[in-house]
Amino acid sequence: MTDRGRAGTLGVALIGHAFMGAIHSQAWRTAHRFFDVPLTPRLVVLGGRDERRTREAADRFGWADVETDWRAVVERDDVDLVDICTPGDTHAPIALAALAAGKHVLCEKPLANTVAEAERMAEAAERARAHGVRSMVAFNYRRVPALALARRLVATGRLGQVRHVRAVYLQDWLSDAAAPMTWRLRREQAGSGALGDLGAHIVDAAQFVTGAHITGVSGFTETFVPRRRGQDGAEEDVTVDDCAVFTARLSSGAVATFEATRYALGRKNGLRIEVNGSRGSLAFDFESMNELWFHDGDEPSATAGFRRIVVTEPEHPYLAAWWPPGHGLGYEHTFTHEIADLLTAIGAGEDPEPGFTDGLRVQRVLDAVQRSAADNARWTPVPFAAG
Ligand code: SOE
Repeated sequence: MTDRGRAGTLGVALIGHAFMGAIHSQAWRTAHRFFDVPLTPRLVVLGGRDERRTREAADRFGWADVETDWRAVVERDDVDLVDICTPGDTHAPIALAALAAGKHVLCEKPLANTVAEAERMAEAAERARAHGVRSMVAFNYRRVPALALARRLVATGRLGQVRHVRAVYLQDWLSDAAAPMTWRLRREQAGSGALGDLGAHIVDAAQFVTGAHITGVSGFTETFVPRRRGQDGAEEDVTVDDCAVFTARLSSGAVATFEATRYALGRKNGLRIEVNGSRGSLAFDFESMNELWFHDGDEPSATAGFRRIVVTEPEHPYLAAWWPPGHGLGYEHTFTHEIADLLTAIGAGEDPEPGFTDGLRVQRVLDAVQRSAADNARWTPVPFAAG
C-alpha cells in the first residue's frame, strides 16, 4: 500500500519498554505537538514479554493496549508502524515480519547483531519500499542540532577538504568490576559490546558529519572484566568487548580514529567528534550538547581560534520548533527530532534517513573491526553496500 497512515494519523506499535522504549514513547507523544508534521501518531499498542510490567509501562507512557507476543503486534490491522526497541537478537525477526506485513519500521541501533541479518533486513526494506513501506534506523545523535549544524558546515565547504576525524564515545558504567551482568554483555543477545552499542553511534556520526563512508579499518578490542555476577549472584562469562579502538580511512581521503568504551571513569555520555579540514575545524562533545566549537581557518591568524557556537538559535537545525533562543535542549529531544523527521518522510512518501542500507553499512564497519581485532589489527577493507 502507499499511504499506510490513515486520515492523517499513523497507528504506532512499540516493542520494548526499558530505556529506549521509554524515550521513544516520549518522542511519539511529543513530536507532532512541536513540529508541523503531516501525520499524528496514535499510540496503539506496547509490546513486552511480561504482561503486568508491560501494562504498567503502557499506562505510564500512554499506550492504549498491550501485547505479550510481538507476532501479534505486527499482525494487527490498527498498526501502521512498528518501532523496535528490543535487544539486538530480536531486531531481524521482528523487522522482517513487520515489513512482510506491510508495516513501516523504525529499528534501534545497531540494525542487527550480524552482517547477514542486516543484509536480509536491508533487502526486505528495499522490497517493501516498492509498496510505499518505509524503514529507518534510530541513530538519534544525527538529530542533535549541533551535529546537524556540523554536517551543514562540512557540506557547505566551511571546513574545506576534510583530513582528520577523531571520534570517541566514552561511558563508565562498567568501570566497577562489581557492576552486575546484563544482556548487553552477552554476545548472543547484544551481538557485541561497546563496539556495537557505542561504536555504531560514532561510525554513523562520522559518516553523517563528513558525508563520506569508511572504506577500511584496523583495530582491536579488549574485555577487562571477563566474568560478572547476575542479580541472582551467579557468575557468568562476559562474551562481548568492553572497549574497541580502531583507525579508519574514509572515501573522501580523510583518516579517522575511533574509541568506544564503557570504562572511561568519569565520562558519562562523552560522544565527542573533532573534524579538521583545509579551511576549518569543528569539535563537539555530547556532554555539552548545545555547543559546537568552530575554528574558521579563513580568519586572520591574529584573532582566529576555536569559538563556541551556542546552538540554540532559530536558524539552527530543529531549534525553531522549541523554546525562545538560548534555552537549550537535552538527550530526549534528539529522539523527538527523529520521530518528527520520520513522520515527515512517511507523510511525504519519501525515504527517511538513515535507512536500513545505512544501517547495513555501519554493520559492515563493525564486522570489519571485529575481524581485524581477531587477526592482530590487520588492515581490513569494508565492502560498501549499494543503496
Ligand atoms: C548504552 O549505555 C546506551 O544506552 C546506548 O545503548 C545508547 O544507544 C546511547 O545513546 C546511550 O548509551
